[in-house]
Amino acid sequence: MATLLTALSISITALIGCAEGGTKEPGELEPVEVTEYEGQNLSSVRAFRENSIKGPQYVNKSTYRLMITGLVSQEQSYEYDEILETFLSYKKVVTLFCVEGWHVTILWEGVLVSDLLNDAQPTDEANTVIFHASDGYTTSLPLDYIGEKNIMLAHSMNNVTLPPERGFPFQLVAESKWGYKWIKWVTEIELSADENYEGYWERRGYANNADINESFVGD
Ligand SMILES: Nc1nc2c(c(=O)[nH]1)N[C@H]1C(S)=C(S)[C@@H](COP(=O)(O)O)O[C@H]1N2
Ligand SMILES: [Mo]
Repeated sequence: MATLLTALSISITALIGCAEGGTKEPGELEPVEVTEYEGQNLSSVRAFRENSIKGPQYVNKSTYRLMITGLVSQEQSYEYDEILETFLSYKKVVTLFCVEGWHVTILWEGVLVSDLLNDAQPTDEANTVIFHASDGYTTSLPLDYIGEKNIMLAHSMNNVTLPPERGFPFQLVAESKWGYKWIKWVTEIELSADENYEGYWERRGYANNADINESFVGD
């Protein structure tokens, strides 16, 4: 009896296995995240803490536009694909430090902000770059810093397109600055002559300079 049952259950398993195989949908390949780059260990895309002011933003790729505005000779508006096709992409491993005490080391890939500004031609008075995002968040950085440090607007991390929670379509890689300068879901880059402009967290007491080697407490 026991042998009969065993034999039965084996044949049922075989049948189920067969049915599963026959109805399988063609699989979609998931992009694979790199975990190491040129000898450096990378943090995972999932290692981040989500603490954005209004939670993750879900930006529609086809209606998305990146505007270059303010003190420029010619305002610009770019579509997502246009940016990836027109501008050269660069890769760099950079660590993001949040004032909350955590950090992540990621292989970023993106376009240079200065390349995006080229066609717009910032005027002579422009010395500050104000970034705006779809959740209403803003932050600013000196124009010289953007150029000298080759600051990039990332579209991918660890070889994977930024997921919505990580800032799709673009997150600023504000190298050597505290996390609150790393604006996600960037929609507008505004050229300004207001060196003292204060973004969302800067207005709430965080240092405008935001150098990671200095305290983030404002003066
Ligand atoms: N648009 C937007 N960008 C933002 C924020 C935000 O609330 N909104 N938070 C900032 C802060 S405080 C940090 S530490 C980093 C964190 O990036 P992550 O969410 O990809 O880890 O995003 C920055 N960029
Ligand atoms: Mo942060």
